Amino acid sequence: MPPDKPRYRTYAHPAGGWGAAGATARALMQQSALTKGSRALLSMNQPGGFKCPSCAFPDPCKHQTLEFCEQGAKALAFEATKQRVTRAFFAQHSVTALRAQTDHWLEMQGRLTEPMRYDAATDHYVPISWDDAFALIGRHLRGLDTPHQAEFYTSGRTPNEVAFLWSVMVREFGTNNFPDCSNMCHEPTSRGLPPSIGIGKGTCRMEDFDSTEAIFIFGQNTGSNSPRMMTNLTEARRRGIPIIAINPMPERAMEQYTGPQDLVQMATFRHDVIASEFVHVRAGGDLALIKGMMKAIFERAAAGEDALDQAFIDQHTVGIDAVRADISAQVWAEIVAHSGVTEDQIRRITDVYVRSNATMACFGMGLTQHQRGSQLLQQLCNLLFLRGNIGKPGAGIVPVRGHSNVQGDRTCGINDRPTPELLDAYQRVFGFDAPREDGHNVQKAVEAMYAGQARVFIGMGGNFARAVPDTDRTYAAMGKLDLTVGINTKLNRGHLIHGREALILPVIARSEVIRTAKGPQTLTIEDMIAKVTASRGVLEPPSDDCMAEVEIVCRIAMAALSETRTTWAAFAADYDLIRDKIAEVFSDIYVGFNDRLKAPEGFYLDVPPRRREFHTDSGKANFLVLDGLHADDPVDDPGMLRLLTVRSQDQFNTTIYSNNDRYRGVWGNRMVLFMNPEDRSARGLRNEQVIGLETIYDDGFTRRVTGLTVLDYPLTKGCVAGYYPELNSLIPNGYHDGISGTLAGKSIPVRVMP
Ligand SMILES: Nc1nc2c(c(=O)[nH]1)N[C@H]1C(S)=C(S)[C@@H](COP(=O)(O)OP(=O)(O)OC[C@H]3O[C@@H](n4cnc5c(=O)[nH]c(N)nc54)[C@H](O)[C@@H]3O)O[C@H]1N2
Ligand SMILES: Nc1nc2c(c(=O)[nH]1)N[C@H]1C(S)=C(S)[C@@H](COP(=O)(O)OP(=O)(O)OC[C@H]3O[C@@H](n4cnc5c(=O)[nH]c(N)nc54)[C@H](O)[C@@H]3O)O[C@H]1N2
Ligand SMILES: [Mo]
Repeated sequence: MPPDKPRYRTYAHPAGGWGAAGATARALMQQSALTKGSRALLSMNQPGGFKCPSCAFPDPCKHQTLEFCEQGAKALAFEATKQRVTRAFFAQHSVTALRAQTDHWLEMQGRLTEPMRYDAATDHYVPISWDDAFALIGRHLRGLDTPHQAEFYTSGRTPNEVAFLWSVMVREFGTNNFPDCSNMCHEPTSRGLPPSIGIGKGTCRMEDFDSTEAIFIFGQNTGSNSPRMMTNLTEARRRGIPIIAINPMPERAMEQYTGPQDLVQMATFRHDVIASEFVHVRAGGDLALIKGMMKAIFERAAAGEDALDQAFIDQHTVGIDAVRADISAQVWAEIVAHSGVTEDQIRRITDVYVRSNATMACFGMGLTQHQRGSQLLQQLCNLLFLRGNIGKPGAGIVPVRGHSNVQGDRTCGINDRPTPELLDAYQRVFGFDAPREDGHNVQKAVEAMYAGQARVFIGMGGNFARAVPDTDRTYAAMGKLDLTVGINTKLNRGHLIHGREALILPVIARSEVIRTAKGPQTLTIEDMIAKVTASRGVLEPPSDDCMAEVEIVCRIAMAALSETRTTWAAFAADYDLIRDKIAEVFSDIYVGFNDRLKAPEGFYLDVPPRRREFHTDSGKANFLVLDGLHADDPVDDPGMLRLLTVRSQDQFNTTIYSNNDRYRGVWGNRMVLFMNPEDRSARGLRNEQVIGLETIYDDGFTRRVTGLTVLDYPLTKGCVAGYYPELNSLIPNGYHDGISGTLAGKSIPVRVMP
């Protein structure tokens, strides 16, 4: 399919609305999934049905007949597509030929249908039986010098039962090498929040949106990436609740939004204005902004105003004096320069904050993907503590999570740095010696591959090669492996960037029925508010040769572990048995798992800060200090721009639905660079001129991307934005958050190539 001629024009409509309704219908139609997909849509997110395979935003408390959004419908339509990738397809296309195709083209080929093995002699993937595939994996894993030479990746769509068995299998094999998609996503939440509040999870539930008095949204593109949250924001706005959007890019849905399921609004072409105020922050300027807000609060308190929740601070926190000292050392001129926000505006939004008795602070990748992302979140906690905004109705910290089960995978043991207590629990329940040394996260896994230390890579879902930073180095690293295995629903570039031997293993997807000797099986996921719900597929899998992920894990385990005493075959047949083991290993939160799952609406896992219980070293909420105002290392280069890598309206991570980005007014081209017109003219460039970018980073590698069309856009000066994953080759693997290892994908120092 030749690419459309690119078109650029400002989107004149509200986000959501008829645009979203049309896109939903088109996706279902294009994928020929109309009858199948629309029937399935009726059971998506309903009790007894399956969970939406898109984002981690929870179901509403009050169920409607249709519980999906444009993005959920697209995710389902592309999963339920009638297109098939068969052995004939692989016979027709060599791997080298496939590599020349775009990510979008690969996605459009449809569902994988049978296990395939790479044949180096012909450069084609050829069929392999499941038995032979597991034997091949077993041979490679058993042949390693140490278990630490294997990397076991997890993508956040992986359900709890699969993730848990994966964690058992890998630890029994003998390593904690668990690179996880969270390492590119909300790992700063998992690592940054525990020192502050004692848990790496959000503290709010859906009902908090109903009683909140102010909502702050930092660095999150709600309309595109968590569209179901727009319903909560719309309701809050209609109650007159202020919503402050903090972002270098004004996102359309924050300006104007029409609920596609609001029939009256749809019929009358009306919309809601969502953000009451927009804060045009610099990339990473949130740190200075948050400190500025704290400064304004301390000043008001010093002037005798009742701006602090002193009772909360006295009873539930420690460390405020050190934070007060740090904040008083920051001067306004610097705060303004680093944040890019005027003192007036900082004081104005602080006033909104101080007047609210219950504030929710939501955030996405705009906060996490910085070199001090974890600490940035700790500063956000400080701001919340000042007014007691944790553990009361309508208040709290809200990490808006990405993949539908990325939070659950961590809860169920996917962890490269497990605590001794966790490992003791595995040992107690399963009777093997759990490996005690820390394993690899994504960043370390890539380095181990690049150095030739890792020999085997197995990806449970996802698209590792494409999602991680430093594309060229990563591709080179993958090429050095003895074996790469992709366990997937769809063909993706990861299958084409392979080791000496390679396997593609096709799975049954979330929306499809899993039948075992014990009958149809249920999986579970944990959403971003720690609610666990059952997911039961309703559609037939695309072929009889697709296998359930649970069975794949069990069969790999049986092939790789020669002396295992774990009851793998029983787990593969009866998922209740897996849940019993989850309940034993994570007895503090998962006790009685199978019984609790009988509640049709699911159940909540305990989040102690909700009742102002903080499981930190001090037993209190900790005010923590971060020196200075830099969320990212300063770079001394007059031409430097900070590159934000973002998602378009029409992609799910590395899955590219189309080359359009409706709300940003881009059609038919993903190789674009949004730039402030002043930054553009300062460089002597024309709007729509095609340019190249290079990374400013001194590690001996040159990182360049060419063919980018510059587009005028009202971004904060000094920032440019373009699409992930096309621009991942500009991100050095070493450029990440020091605490969590998360790529700093929102502040890459770049310059326009001469
Ligand atoms: N349709 C769809 N839904 C998705 C996904 C998808 O790809 N498509 N992906 C899922 C996943 S895995 C995730 S993690 C989430 C991601 O959802 P988001 O967190 O919304 O992810 P991004 O698209 O990376 O957008 C980050 C936002 O932060 C802004 N930003 C960038 N830098 C900064 C900064 O320094 N400060 C501030 N304040 N803002 C900044 C950007 O302009 C952008 O609006 O969405 C999930 N849902
Ligand atoms: N520069 C930059 N890089 C980023 C980001 C960014 O903002 N900027 N965002 C990061 C983030 S937040 C994330 S979460 C990662 C995403 O990283 P990943 O999770 O690795 O990537 P996805 O694109 O979500 O994975 C898509 C593939 O998942 C497979 N799949 C889909 N459904 C299923 C299923 O049910 N089972 C199995 N087994 N496979 C399935 C399909 O084959 C599909 O090709 O990327 C990160 N990379
Ligand atoms: Mo994510």
